[in-house]
Amino acid sequence: MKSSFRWYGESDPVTLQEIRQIPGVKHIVSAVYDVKPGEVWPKESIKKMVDECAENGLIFDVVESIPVTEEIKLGRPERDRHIENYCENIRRCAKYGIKCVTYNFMPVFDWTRTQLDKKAADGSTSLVMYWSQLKNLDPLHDDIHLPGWDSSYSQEEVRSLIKAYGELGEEGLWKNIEYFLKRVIPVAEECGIVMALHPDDPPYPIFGLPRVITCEKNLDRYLSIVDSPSNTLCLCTGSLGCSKENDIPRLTRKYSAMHRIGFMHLRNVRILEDGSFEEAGHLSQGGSLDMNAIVKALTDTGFDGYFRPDHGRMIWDEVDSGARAGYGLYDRALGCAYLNGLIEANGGSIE
Ligand SMILES: [Mn+2]
Repeated sequence: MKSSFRWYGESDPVTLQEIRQIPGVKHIVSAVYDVKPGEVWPKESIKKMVDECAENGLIFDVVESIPVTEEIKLGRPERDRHIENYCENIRRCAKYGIKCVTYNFMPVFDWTRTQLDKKAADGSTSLVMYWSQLKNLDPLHDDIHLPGWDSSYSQEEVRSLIKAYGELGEEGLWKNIEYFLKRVIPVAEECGIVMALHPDDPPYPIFGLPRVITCEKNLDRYLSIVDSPSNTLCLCTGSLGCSKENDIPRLTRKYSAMHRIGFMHLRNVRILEDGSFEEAGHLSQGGSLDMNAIVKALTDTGFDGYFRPDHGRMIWDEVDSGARAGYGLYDRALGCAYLNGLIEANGGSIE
């Protein structure tokens, strides 16, 4: 399998020189960040990143993410133009050697947490979501500023989007997913790109917003909409694993055996009594997931796609601006070292 590491481009305090020194890592996961969602990425921007990575002995071949706009998710009039641009971005990425594109279908917001720097007993900090901090909030009436949420929306815009999703409902969202997949997957297939869908994080409804990429039944449904080797999952163990209902080692084994995992996000999470959760270090003992069983499921099924460590804790006085919470160097590098050990011990290999 292919070991990769997320890098946010030139503005990332973590450098390519540092990433290159992490044992096993050869592939870079990144995106063009200065283009509005729905618009076309300049070819020069993609090429510049590919070249910069190559100069540092690394291969930029995984994109995370090309965002799916609210217009596409809600089926609004602009969606055809946005989908056409999405397809053009896939073609451009393919031209410069990208093999895998990650994306998600979460309405309005990506991941949801209530705090990004919760201090553990050992002094490290991590992202958490506590229901006690969420349950009294009503997004249709209260002003809500949760960490990591897109602050470019006004509270009024957030309310109107939440209302629109409420009217759309889950089946409406599924229709728009189908519309998107039937246009985008054939283009990806033609270009030799694997599309990898990231699950909703956490995998259950928040504020009544429909969230459907949550469980085995819905993942099966998603994959069956377009039965293509280019229609795959980015199986994020920490996101799907926030729900006790999801048996991550079993799901990993199942979808890997079907060749429907393009990308693995490997991290641990600790589920609390009331369903709240705290992000943990990668080690199995630190959280609720059996990381060895997950890696074994990959090696047993001959998984040859990409994986990366996911959010780490902040340790050793590394400073996090909040904008890229969980994406420090040290704990993610420790994650790589741990995953390398599990892969080797299970008879797998890293290309
Ligand atoms: Mn993830």
